[in-house]
Amino acid sequence: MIINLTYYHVANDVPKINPDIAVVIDVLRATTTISWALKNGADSIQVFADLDLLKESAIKWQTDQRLMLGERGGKKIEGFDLGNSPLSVTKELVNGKRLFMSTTNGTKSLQRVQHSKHLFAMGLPNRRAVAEKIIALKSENVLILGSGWEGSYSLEDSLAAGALASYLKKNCDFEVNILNDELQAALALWEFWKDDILKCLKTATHGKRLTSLGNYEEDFKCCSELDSLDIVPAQVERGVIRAS
Ligand code: 3SL
Repeated sequence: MIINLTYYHVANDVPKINPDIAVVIDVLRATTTISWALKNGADSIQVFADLDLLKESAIKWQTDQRLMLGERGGKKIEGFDLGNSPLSVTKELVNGKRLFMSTTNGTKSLQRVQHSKHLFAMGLPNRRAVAEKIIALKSENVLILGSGWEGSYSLEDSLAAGALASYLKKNCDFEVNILNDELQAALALWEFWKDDILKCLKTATHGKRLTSLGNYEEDFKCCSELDSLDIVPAQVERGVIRAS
C-alpha cells in the first residue's frame, strides 16, 4: 500500500482530476472556523464562492435554523450574522443550525475540489484527526489544497500542508510518497516553524493583514493550536460539510 501526496497552493493550480481524497486548508481562518463550528454542534455548513447564491439558498431555511457567515477582505459581510472568526461560532449561536458560509479564499478552494470522492476541511487544530481519517481510508491519491490569498501563495496554509504530510510520514504503516516540490517545500517549512506556529501565523502576509485590521490575538491562538480538535469536517453532498 502506498499514499501519493500532492499539494497545490491555490485553487487555480489544481489540474483537472478528481482525487480519491482532497484536503482543503485555510488556516487563517475558514477551515479553522468550520472545524470549531462543527465541534460546537453546528448541523452543517454549506459553502459558497458566490454571495447571491448563498443568500438564495439561505432564505429557503427557517430563520431560527440558519446563520449566514463570512468575510470579504477579512471583514464581516454587511447583513451577515457572523464574520469568519473561529471564536464567534459558539455553541449558543451555532448548535443545531445550518451555516451558510462564504469567505475570500477558503470557500473557493472547497468548491474547486468538490467533485473528489472524499473532501475534508483541515486547519492546524484538526490536523491529526484528518490525518487519521486519511490513514483509515487507505486511498492511494491524496490532494492537499491551500487557499492562499486571491490566487497567491500563503505561508500558513503551506505550514499546515507540511504538518499533515509530516504526520502521515511518521504514522502510516505504508509508504508515503511526496509527489511534488510544493509539498517538499511545505515539509521543510513545517520543520522550520513547528516549534513556533503562532509566530509563523503572525509573520504570514495574511497574519499581518489581520493584525492591521484589529486585535486578532485570540484568533491567532485558536488557529495555531495543533491537534486540539477531534473533528473531521467532511463533504456529505456537494458544498455541504458535516462532522464525521
Ligand atoms: O480567505 C479566507 O477564506 C478567509 O479565511 C480569510 S479571513 O481570515 O477570514 O480574513
